[in-house]
Amino acid sequence: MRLHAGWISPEDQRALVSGLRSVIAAAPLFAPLTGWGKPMSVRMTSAGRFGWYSDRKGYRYIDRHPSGSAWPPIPDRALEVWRALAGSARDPECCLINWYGPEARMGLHQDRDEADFTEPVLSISLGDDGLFRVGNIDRGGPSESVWLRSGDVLVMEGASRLLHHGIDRIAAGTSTLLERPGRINLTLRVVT
Ligand code: MD6
Ligand code: FE
Repeated sequence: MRLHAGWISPEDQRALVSGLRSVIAAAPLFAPLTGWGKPMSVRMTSAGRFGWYSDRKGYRYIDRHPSGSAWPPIPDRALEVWRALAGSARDPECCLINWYGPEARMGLHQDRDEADFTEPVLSISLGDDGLFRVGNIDRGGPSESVWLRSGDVLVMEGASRLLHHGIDRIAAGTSTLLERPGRINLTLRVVT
């Protein structure tokens, strides 16, 4: 994994957040259901050709917001980060927006709903710090943790692409970027 700590300047972080306001206005945040039918604590929406979705039928990409509207375009500022750091010849087809309130968390998972695992997944953290845990390709075994802070960019590629990872907790109040306590994580991916 590659962690570019503090790669995005405070000014560019603010520009990213304002781009997200128009995405969320067009494609409101919702709480996807886990395979067990329980709503996730993280609220999500997407931009791009595809959006990530989950319900009792499982995890997948869909080409419309659950309301039926097309997903809005990926904000230019996010595309610029991908083009600078992803090391991919392709542009991302999905920008998943994850919103964590102070109590939200994300269980250990693999990002494996995409067609081509030689393409990286790039994430941008904004707002309060989040404790990111990374484990192994198989479930279980030792893990390591790192705090992801506002402006950090993380790239999972190559041998790290399918490692289990998740967010154990948010440290509310560690950033003043957002209007309320919480954290936003953007993940950009090539889907097809
Ligand atoms: C998060 N991140 O930081 C959750 N996935 O809130 C992810 O699930 C993730 O940061 C793939 C690549 C990078 C990530
Ligand atoms: Fe992930």
